[in-house]
Amino acid sequence: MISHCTGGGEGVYCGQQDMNHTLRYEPIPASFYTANRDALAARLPAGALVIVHANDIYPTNADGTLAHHQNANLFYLTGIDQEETVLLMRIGENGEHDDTLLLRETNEKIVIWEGARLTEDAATALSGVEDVRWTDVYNALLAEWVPAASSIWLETDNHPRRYTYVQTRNERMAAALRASYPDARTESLYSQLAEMRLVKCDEEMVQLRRACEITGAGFADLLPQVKPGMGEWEIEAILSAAYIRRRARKFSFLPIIASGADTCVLHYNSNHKEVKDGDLILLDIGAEYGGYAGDMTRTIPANGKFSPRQRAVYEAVLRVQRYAMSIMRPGLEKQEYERLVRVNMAAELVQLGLLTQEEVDAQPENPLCVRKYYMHGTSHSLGIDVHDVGSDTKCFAVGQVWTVEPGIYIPAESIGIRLETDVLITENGVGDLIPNAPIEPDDIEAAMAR
Ligand SMILES: [Mn+2]
Repeated sequence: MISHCTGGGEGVYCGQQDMNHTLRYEPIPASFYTANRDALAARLPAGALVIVHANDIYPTNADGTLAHHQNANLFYLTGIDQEETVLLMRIGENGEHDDTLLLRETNEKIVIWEGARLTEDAATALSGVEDVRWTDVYNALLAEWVPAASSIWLETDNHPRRYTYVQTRNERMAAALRASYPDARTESLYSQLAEMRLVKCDEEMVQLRRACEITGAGFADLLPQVKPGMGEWEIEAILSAAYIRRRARKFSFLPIIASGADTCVLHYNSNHKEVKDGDLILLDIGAEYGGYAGDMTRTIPANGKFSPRQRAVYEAVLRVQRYAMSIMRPGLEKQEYERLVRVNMAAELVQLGLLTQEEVDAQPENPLCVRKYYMHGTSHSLGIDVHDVGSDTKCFAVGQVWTVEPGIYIPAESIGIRLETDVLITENGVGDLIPNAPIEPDDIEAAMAR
């Protein structure tokens, strides 16, 4: 089915009237969330009841908790970034729908103890949902609406690489609903919402562009401050300050600040070593802004100057990245793209003396031998989640946002180089969303010399 978003564009910036929200960032217009609910309703049968819950706040120990992280689908449908929120949608004929938002109760007394929570009016201003009530009516509404519905559409997370030992709030509420209403026919919203979220609307591109811009700006801030003897943790601290100062909530994922041999460890994130003269430092970092994730990788010389070998490998990775960006376009199959990048990478690995021409010639169509030095994929989709919906995408299309992140990892030489940027797919190809982060080796060296 065609997305409701035209996709792409420069993004429209809509300043908001003063609203009594609790957000650090500038929210996007409620019309975006209303359009998303309209589009979801148009995909569902008459008589359907949609139920989407917020994520839980996860406990740590004693009275501690992790920070709340909103359910991506609830956020996409409402813009509400608050715990215990529930969206209910009753779907009528021809895509008509009645929406109800349940909020954790607030009043002046609760504010003193627990801090500001959304009022009904603020929630309406953010989400466009007119019918806002407190969560204490949830069971009464289910008792009325579940038996009347032809099917119940529930939030599930079917990401192919998902693994978890704990039940999410949506899973727990779904189990409770099935126990109370064993005759109800339940369906998953996952594929409908994944198709919708894969193509970005102009409004959300404002947030995603800002997340990417902050991600790059923090890196540009960092470059003149890096020197041998510094802790990887100090680099993490500089980036964290640079992001939060620009109204990011936090890193969009655990940052990888890896020096020396650890540049070859793909998911290194203890960031505990001092960087040494002659080391490379691989930074896989991103800022989260307005609920959207930036994701960028740069690799830099700790002492400000690449060695000839480091530079040769760096330039090979950069050429592969440029090649990948040059072929990425609407209509190209994702798997074919990954194959073409492998062919390109194979030639570079031969040039660097890492693979022989014979090894590559034995697999001319699809040189899987590159996996010895390049063992991950080139691109994943990006949005509200860092590894966003759409991992099983067949074809690139206008309005999708992807990372482009080739790398070459040579543990024997303590050289791991990955270069990652984020791109929006347009009619003619791609637009780079992180143009403000230096990537040419000369530009990196010049910035570090300042
Ligand atoms: Mn990435």
